[in-house]
Amino acid sequence: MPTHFEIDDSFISEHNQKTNDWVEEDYEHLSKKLRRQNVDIEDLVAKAQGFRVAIPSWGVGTGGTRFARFPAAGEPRDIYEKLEDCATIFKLVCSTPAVSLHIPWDKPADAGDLREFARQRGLHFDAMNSNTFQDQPGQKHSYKFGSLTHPERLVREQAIAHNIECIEIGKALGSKAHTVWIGDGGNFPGQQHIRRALERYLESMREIYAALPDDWRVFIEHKFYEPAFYSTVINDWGTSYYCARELGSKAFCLVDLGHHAPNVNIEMIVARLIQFGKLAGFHFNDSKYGDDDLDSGSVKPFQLFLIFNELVDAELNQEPYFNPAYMLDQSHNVTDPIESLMMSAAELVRAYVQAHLVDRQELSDAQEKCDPLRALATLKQAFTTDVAPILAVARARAGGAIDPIRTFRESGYRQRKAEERPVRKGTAASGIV
Ligand code: LRH
Ligand code: MN
Repeated sequence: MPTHFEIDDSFISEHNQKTNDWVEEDYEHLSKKLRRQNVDIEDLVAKAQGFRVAIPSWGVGTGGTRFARFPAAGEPRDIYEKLEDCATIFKLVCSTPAVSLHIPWDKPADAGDLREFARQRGLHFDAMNSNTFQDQPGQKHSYKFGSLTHPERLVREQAIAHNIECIEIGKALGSKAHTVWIGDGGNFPGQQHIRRALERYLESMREIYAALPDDWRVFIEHKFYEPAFYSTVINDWGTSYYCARELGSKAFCLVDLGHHAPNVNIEMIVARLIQFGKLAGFHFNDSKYGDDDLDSGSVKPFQLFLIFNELVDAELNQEPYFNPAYMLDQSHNVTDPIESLMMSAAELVRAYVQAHLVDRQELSDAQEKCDPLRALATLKQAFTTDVAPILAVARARAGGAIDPIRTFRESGYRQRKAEERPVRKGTAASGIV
């Protein structure tokens, strides 16, 4: 039995043959429809093929909640098996060549070997992620009462050292960015001195910032609550923006869609951070209530479209400092993680292509002439255009799958991995819960 089963290109192209007919028919139909709008469908295929989003290493294992995790057979047990699954996703959807690692969950024994393993599968490493929200076995100082903002200097120093170690590992892996999300905060009024805690955050981040290579960026990730349930030090985009300004030109603000109170206008936060030249990028996911980490576009697809409407407007206007890093950050509790990540990656490409369908001239004219309904109708025309044929053709021409989930299921990949990856007692692949 081959040691590591992979879906090969011939299986994908054979499978595409079976479903190619409807794609060409629908593509032709859409091409005519768009031509009436003076839009060349080939431009949109090129846009779709140019879109890239990174996969979170912690997303290819089954996620869970504080109540339970229902591990699935064949899930990855270590970083190498996680990369195998990331390579399978990349092979089928063609838009995910980068992987974002989380340390220490993915700490490599040999960074050079891991980098080569990834390279052989067409993968490279996106932003690194530190973890000072859990205590590791044998850790000297606990993060129970915080990390970079902890009252005790020794705890802050330990957290700073960990972040600098993440940057060192990232340098060996070829990464160019480091994401810092901390859960620091309080569960009770009065527990933390709110201003002193932020001062300590900046003091600690200045040491981490100083360790950044010249061509690196540091991403500050805000979150309005959890694990702290009364106050969170980096709770919103305003605090994140203030800190990024204080730290310097290599510091930016990362927007995790699930880190905002329900009904917050996230596309407006995105427009602000673009205008202020401090948008780092995204952790894409979706949510109904809290930081639910659900599949992107699964609950609020119109919000996702409106966010990409702001991003495409900035792209077309060549806004200064506009170089957003796109990453998924999801927890797959009841679906096959590979299927969810493929579907989510496709939903991002869909929103991006639809945002390129917006008639910017018409929209701007409606805005300047105070015609709200014409403005909304212009956006809705793009959002309600079924661009599925463009997404399928973009994948097929790049050697990917017209129908990634169907091809994945019919490949028997998960069953083969269940045979290859017997559960190692007590060592579920480390990650969320
Ligand atoms: C925090 C967060 C952060 C990661 C973690 C896995 O909620 O979004 O980006 O470190 O999830
Ligand atoms: Mn996140």
